[in-house]
This record gives sequence, C-alpha cells and structure tokens, in this order.
Amino acid sequence: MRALRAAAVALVLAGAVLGAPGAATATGIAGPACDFNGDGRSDLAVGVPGESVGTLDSAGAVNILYGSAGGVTATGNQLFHQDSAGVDGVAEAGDAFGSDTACGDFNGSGHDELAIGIPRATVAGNVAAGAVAVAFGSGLGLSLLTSQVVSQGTLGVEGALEAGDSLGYALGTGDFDGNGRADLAAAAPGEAEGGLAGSGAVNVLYGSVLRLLTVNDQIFTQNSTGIDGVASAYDRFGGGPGVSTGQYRIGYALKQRIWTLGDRLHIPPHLTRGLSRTCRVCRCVRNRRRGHGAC
Ligand SMILES: [Ca+2]
Ligand SMILES: [Ca+2]
Ligand SMILES: [Ca+2]
Ligand SMILES: [Ca+2]
Repeated sequence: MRALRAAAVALVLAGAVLGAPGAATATGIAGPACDFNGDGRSDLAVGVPGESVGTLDSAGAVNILYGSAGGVTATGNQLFHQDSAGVDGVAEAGDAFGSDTACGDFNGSGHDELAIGIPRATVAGNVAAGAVAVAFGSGLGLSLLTSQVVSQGTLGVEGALEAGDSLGYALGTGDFDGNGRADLAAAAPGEAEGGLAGSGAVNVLYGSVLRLLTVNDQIFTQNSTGIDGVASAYDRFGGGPGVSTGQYRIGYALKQRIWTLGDRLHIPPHLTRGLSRTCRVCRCVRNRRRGHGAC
C-alpha cells in the first residue's frame, strides 16, 4: 500500500494527473479544477512568490481570481499573504509564500481548499524550514479565518523540523486513499534524509471532515521501505523543475546538485571550481534570463 501511495504522490507532483478532481500541477498556478466557492465554475489561484509585503521583499502572496459566466473575472478577487488576517505566522522577507499552490476539497464540503507553499519560511528559528498554509473554501469563496498552517514542526507531522527543509516547495493533491476527501502531498526537497543534505522528502497529509489531519500522515524518501532508488545528497526528491524559490528560479533537475538555504545560493565546489562566487551567481541569473530556468 505504501508503495502505491508513493507512486501516486510522484505522479501528482509531476503534474501528470491532469484533469483529476482538485489536482493541480506544480507550476504555482492552481487550476483549472479548483472551485473555491462551489458555484460550478473553476477558479484560479496565482502564486506571486516575489511579491513584497510592505517593505519585506519576496515575502510572497497569492492572487485569487474567480470564474464567471464570462470567464475569469476581477470581480471579487482576493490577495492573500502571510500577514493577512487569520494566517498563522508573520510575513518575512524571502519567505516566498505562494511558490506553489494546489487545490482540493480536503474536508469534503463541496468547496475546494487552497494549499499554499511557503518553502522559505522560518519556523521556530529554522531558516527555510518551510510550511504550507491552507485557505478553506466556502460559498463566499476562500477564507483565511479558519486557515491551517502545517510544518514539520507541527505536532504529529512526520519529519524533523530543520533549516533548509523547504517544505511546500512543490505541492500536489489527490484522493490517495479513495475516501472522497482530497489529500495533500508537500515536497521538502531540502530534507536531509539520514544526514544526506538535500536528498529530499515528500510529506503526505490526509483530509478529514474538518481539515488536514496531522496524525496518520506519512513521509517518503528514496530510502523509505519499498521505494525504488537510493537517497543521495542533493537528489532533491520532490524538487520539480521551474519552481521559484524566491530570489532565484532554479530548475531542480534530478542530481543537479544546486540548492538554496536562507538567502544564500549553494553550489557544490566541484561544479564551480575556478569561478568566483560573484561569477557563479551571475551565471545563474544569466541562464535564467535566457529562459533556461536553471543555473
Ligand atoms: Ca467557482
Ligand atoms: Ca472544502
Ligand atoms: Ca526535516
Ligand atoms: Ca482522501
């Protein structure tokens, strides 16, 4: 059973379950299956991880646009960030709220919820440990007044809270146990499985009548029992391509071996031998501007 669940997680995170109810690709745009207000029309959530909140650069935000008879409309649109009323935690520069989003009806209410990745959030002093905020759907649209924020520091959630985990870097949803309520897969590609820096992990949390459960959840790495592959340092299991991490947009191809921690860009020395640190960062930015999406 665990192996089957892991396979489902990988498919959703790869954006391969297109068209499944509530599923969203790992692009930072949740849609088209999301219906937050239950009116039968899909709604759109657009992550803006580089958005400034006040003077806080790249604290991040999400724009919510609703469907109408004429298509997507600005009427009733919403803007969420971590300082919005009802959201646990506070916005901080570089949090990258909205780096990825995914929707699903976690509580079976008939209104989809929106999960929002905050991969660079500092949690209990752990820089870029990351978290996921959930805004709940209602007849009036998404509401943060009953929002839920989960991290690896949340009581019951699998995995140790550590700096650089980057939980929420990529999100996926699906009904993994087939009980009619959507479940959430949240990648933590910076997880250090068995001390292997950046080998990566995926947390899976299940829906319930009220909200996502923080018990009976799971965590998968390439070293999990029955999982093919072997966890190695910087594998970045769960780190899909083309997802913003705030200041840098880096294609996390498997084995690319480049990752971010806090506000710094880390590149293993053997990849950059002979280059100054400035050159390494410039090369990264230049490649991004050329549309390579990678350093
Ligand atoms: Ca709708
Ligand atoms: Ca719901
Ligand atoms: Ca961890
Ligand atoms: Ca379920």
